[in-house]
Amino acid sequence: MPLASLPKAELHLHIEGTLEPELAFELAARNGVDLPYADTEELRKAYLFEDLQSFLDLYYGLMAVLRTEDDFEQLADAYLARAAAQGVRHAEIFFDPQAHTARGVPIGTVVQGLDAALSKSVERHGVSTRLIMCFLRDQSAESAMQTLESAKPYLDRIVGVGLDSAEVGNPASKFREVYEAAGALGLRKVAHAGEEGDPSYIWEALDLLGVERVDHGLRCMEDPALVERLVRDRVPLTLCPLSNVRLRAVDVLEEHPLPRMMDAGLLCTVNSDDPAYFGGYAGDNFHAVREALAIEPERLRQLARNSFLASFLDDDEELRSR
Ligand code: ES4
Ligand code: ZN
Repeated sequence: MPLASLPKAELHLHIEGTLEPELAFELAARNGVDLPYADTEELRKAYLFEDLQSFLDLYYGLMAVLRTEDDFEQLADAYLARAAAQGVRHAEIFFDPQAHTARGVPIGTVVQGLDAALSKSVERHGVSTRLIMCFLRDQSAESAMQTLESAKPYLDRIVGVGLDSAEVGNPASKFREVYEAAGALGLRKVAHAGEEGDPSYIWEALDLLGVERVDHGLRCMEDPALVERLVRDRVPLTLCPLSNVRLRAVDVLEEHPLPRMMDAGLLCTVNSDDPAYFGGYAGDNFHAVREALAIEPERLRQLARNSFLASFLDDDEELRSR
């Protein structure tokens, strides 16, 4: 089966993580930003990560090139073209407002720039979209609350909130009030949990934040009671296999727990996370797990179906897109 033609939804995708080296240098030149790399080749050579933090350091650094609405529009449009070519029909896209406001780029520049690309995406690429605003969990709860406040003029373009960045030492409990406030504004809730953090991080995301979907959730397999809970409540997990290898959450793709997670009855989806950094887009992740884990065609179709089931599309939209 050609995996690129298998219709799929992408539910775990950081737009800043789609910044390819070529575009980074183009934007650096346009905006007069000095990059500490001679060229795209030297930049790519730096993509050898030890763990999540070593990736985040480079990822936040390279964002210096993103300054104008046009930059964010170009970034998102390039992603949507690539995603469409790999069979993505719907994308729920994360962005990190605090990573931009901290550099003096207003949240309105980010949202309006992204929206310029997203609003043309169905027509241009055949990809429907949603935006999810993520709070940086290594920043304070107050900063997250201010970010939510500053997003109020743009909430018609934002479907939900997420939680990302350095997990260990920054448990979900820190963001309880922010998630309560987001819920009161009608926003959907997801959070990264169990990527590097132990199962307690997933329990907290479920019980304290009330998330509907868990991003990664990889380490749930260490806690049978947690697996039972996730299966019972049909909580979707947005897995990112190539990311897990590059950030060393798993040693090699052949040892990825995806098949065991599906055997356990978990609602798994396959996604790309930060495709410019981790070696591939959504279709590439499907291809990689098929090859490394010998996932059979029926299971690949199940993963694609799951991605639409787990999406924030309503039933009509879901049927139209898959
Ligand atoms: C991320 Cl892979 C991953 N984990 C946590 N936060 C992130 N932000 C961007 N990519
Ligand atoms: Zn992620």
